[in-house]
Amino acid sequence: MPIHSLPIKSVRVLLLGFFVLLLSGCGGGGGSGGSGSGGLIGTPPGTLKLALQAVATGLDSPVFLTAPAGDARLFIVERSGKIRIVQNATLLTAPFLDISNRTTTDNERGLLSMAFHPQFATNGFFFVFYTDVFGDLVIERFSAPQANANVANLLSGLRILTIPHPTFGNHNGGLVAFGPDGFLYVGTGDGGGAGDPFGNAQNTNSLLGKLLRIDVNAATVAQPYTIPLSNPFINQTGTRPEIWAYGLRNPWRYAFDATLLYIADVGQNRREEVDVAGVGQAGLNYGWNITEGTLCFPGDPCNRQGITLPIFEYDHSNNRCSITGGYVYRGTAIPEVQGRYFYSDFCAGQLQSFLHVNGTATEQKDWGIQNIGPILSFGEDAQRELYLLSGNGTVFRIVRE
Ligand SMILES: [Ca+2]
Repeated sequence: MPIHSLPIKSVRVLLLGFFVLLLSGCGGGGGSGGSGSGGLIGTPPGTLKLALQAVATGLDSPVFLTAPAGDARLFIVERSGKIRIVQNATLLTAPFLDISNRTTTDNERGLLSMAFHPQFATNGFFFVFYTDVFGDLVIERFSAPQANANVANLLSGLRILTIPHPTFGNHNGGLVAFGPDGFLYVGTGDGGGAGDPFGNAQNTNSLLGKLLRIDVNAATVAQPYTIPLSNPFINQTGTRPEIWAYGLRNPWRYAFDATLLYIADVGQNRREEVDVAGVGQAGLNYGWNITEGTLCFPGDPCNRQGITLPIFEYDHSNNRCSITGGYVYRGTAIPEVQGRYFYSDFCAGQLQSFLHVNGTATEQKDWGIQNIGPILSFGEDAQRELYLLSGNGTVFRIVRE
């Protein structure tokens, strides 16, 4: 499919019930958080305006976009189970990978993200996060026959991790990503329903409601992953050593920026939040289901001792319902916004940013983007330019107006 400059105003808004369930959150507020900053900071003049340029249309619920290091192609994940490639401004017809028959799209389920191994150019490995036909969460490794191949080897699959998630179809988490430490991170939801009925998020003997960290660099059938020695719960009885952080409700998207980790955790009915911590801060408790944002859940009182509160939160006013976490901008096309964290909301379909400074969200800005449909995710290409993925099937590059 050729590239389109689709007029934004012509794009219809389609609400997908599946994502409405998954995301919920609300506005305003502060908290505590990580320290330091990730790198260069630009200063956008008041006259700077951002716009969206359509790079692919007609996709089936595009939920993620990424690219291997140094690769000009865009890899777009469709929730129904395919990975599609945009090459030379053309959406290729044949999928890179098609695991549609291994997943379902009921509720919030599906193929939810992918991550290229940092050495993909030489080893051809990439990892996918999907819910299987039983609803369980699966991390599976596949490989491409060559780094420039446009079709991966479907028979190369090696299951890395399977997490039982049998009861509810919502709150699966959904992002698999390599950290700057070379380990693989997996964000899992609390198991679904509402209010975390099983108490998974605060239970360090459960892999649900967590950010996990595993070493997949020597994966084999017999031992698909190992535990990094600096994981916080390693060698403790009654806990799972894969856990890096806990107390998460549905961390649909998170992002690394140099020394910092940004987690956008979808809330219940009152708060959407962004947590920021140093990448080396192991074992943090982000509060759910004791807290929702900075508020006590389900209401006062609660004990916030030991809880890392968000550095940013918002409520459900103005048609907002569920945070869609993005990235800190580290591209080169718009240097004025370097260092800003971009995010959206599934229902409001907006484009927003803030600058994290020593545990506070400063310079909050709404970029005035409208009528682009429900925002399922952000994406980042190999040049670290950012993309917005709409439930109406269009993938947009964020550009200077
Ligand atoms: Ca929290």
